[in-house]
Order: sequence, then C-alpha cells, then structure tokens
Amino acid sequence: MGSGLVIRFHAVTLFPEMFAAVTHSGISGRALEAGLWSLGLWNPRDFTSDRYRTVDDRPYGGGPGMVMLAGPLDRALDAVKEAGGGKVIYLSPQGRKLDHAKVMELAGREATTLLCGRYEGVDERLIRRRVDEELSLGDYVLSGGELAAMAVIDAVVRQIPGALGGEQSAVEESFVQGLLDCPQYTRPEVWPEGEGEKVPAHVPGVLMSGHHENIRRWRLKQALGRTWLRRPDLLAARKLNDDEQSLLEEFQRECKENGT
Ligand code: 4FV
Repeated sequence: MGSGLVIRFHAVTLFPEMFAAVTHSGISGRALEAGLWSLGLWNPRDFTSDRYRTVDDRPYGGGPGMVMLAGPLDRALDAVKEAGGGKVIYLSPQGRKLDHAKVMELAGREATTLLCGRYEGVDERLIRRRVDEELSLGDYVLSGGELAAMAVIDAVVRQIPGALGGEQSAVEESFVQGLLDCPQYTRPEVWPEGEGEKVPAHVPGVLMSGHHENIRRWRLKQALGRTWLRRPDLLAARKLNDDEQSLLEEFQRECKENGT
C-alpha cells in the first residue's frame, strides 16, 4: 500500500487527546497503521517552566478571555522544528479558507506543523515570528484550532496514494472537478415502502440501467445542476465544455418545467 511519500504532521495543542479522532478511526486511522502518515503531538504545557505550567494570560488592553503566551509556544515550535516539523500553519478565523486546492498543496508536502489556538487566540508576536500561513475552516468561532487541524489532516490523508484502499471515492472526484457531488442511492430500490410520498421513493431509472455512459452523463448533469442551484460561486470559477453546458441547460429547463 502507498507509493513512498509519508506525510509527517505535527500538532501543537493543549488537548493532544482530541486527535484520537483521526489516529484511531476510519480511513486516517487505517492509513496511520499502514505507515502512510505520522502525527507528532506537542503540548505547550510541557514547555513551561513555572510551577503552575502557565500557558495563557489576560489580554493587554483588557477585555474578556485569555490569550496564549508566546514563550511556551515558541519553545514547543523549536522542538517541533528539531523533529523536522515543516511549515507552521496557524488555524484561525483570520486565515485563508481551507479548500480542495490547499488540501492538494498540503498533500504534496512531506511535513506540516499545525498550531492550534485556544482561548481568545495567540500572542500576535508569536504569530509574526513563527507562523508561515493561517488557515480557516470557516467563518465561525471554534473553541480551539484542534477540530480545524483534524479536518486538514483528514482531507490531506485521503489524498495519499493507497489511503482510500479499494474504496476509491466518488465524492473525491467532485471537488477535483470543481463541482458538488451528484445524488447517491443504494438499496432498497423503493424507499420508504408505500406510495404517496412527495419525495420520489424510486431510485432514478438510469442508475438501474447498467448503461454506463448514460449513468455518467446523468451524474454529471446532476452535479452541474446542483452546483448551479447551491454554489453558483463554484460554477463561476469553472469553465464548462459544450457537453457540460448543454447538460446544464437541460437541467435548468427541467427545473423551469417542474417549477423547482
Ligand atoms: C478556527 C476557525 C477558530 C479562534 C479562537 C480558536 C478559534 C480560538 N480555527 N478555523 N474558524 N479558532 O475558530 O480555524 O483560539
């Protein structure tokens, strides 16, 4: 399994136990066992020297909450660097939004260090001195950067050759194409039993036809249509070829006809 590039992640975090979510389950857990990636966990508390192992203090200028001290983080990042930590990414709402392009970029790097903030954030002087880039999971405030760091790890590890094993992922395909995914169906053929549902209970016939080209075109048409309906920003960023353009127009016509 896997063709060589072992990605080394390091996380600087006050809650190392949280990372069990990506090390002990699912695709990322299996890929870790297979040696496709590794994770070093570094707790800033281990880089304090006072008896209270202080890692935060009150913000200058007053205001609510606490700010993470630069010292313990700086020393932790020194140790990570010693261990070959790679570029330092600080997860924060002030960062560039994580997207497929950034995931693919990180999947090409041998090592990445993820700095996870807590409280109101990190002393700005530490960010200026030690952070190479800031990444955001989205425009909302989390209690810490750990969940965002794990989202980065999960999305990147899926890109490692061999990580997905046999279950090549259709949904993976979608963002590679820059489109949303098409609807997915599985057994039973009719769900829920019994008629009169406003939502069609039958699986679309084309998917039962075995006609691979018609199935491919139906899925592409649905992906184009959904992206047009739900994420016009993605469609605007994507050049459509003639076939795709005519499939989208077909979808739009049908929407008009059945008033959706
Ligand atoms: C966040 C985000 C995020 C801000 C203060 C942690 C919190 C606290 N990280 N994408 N959105 N971080 O809300 O990445 O330190």
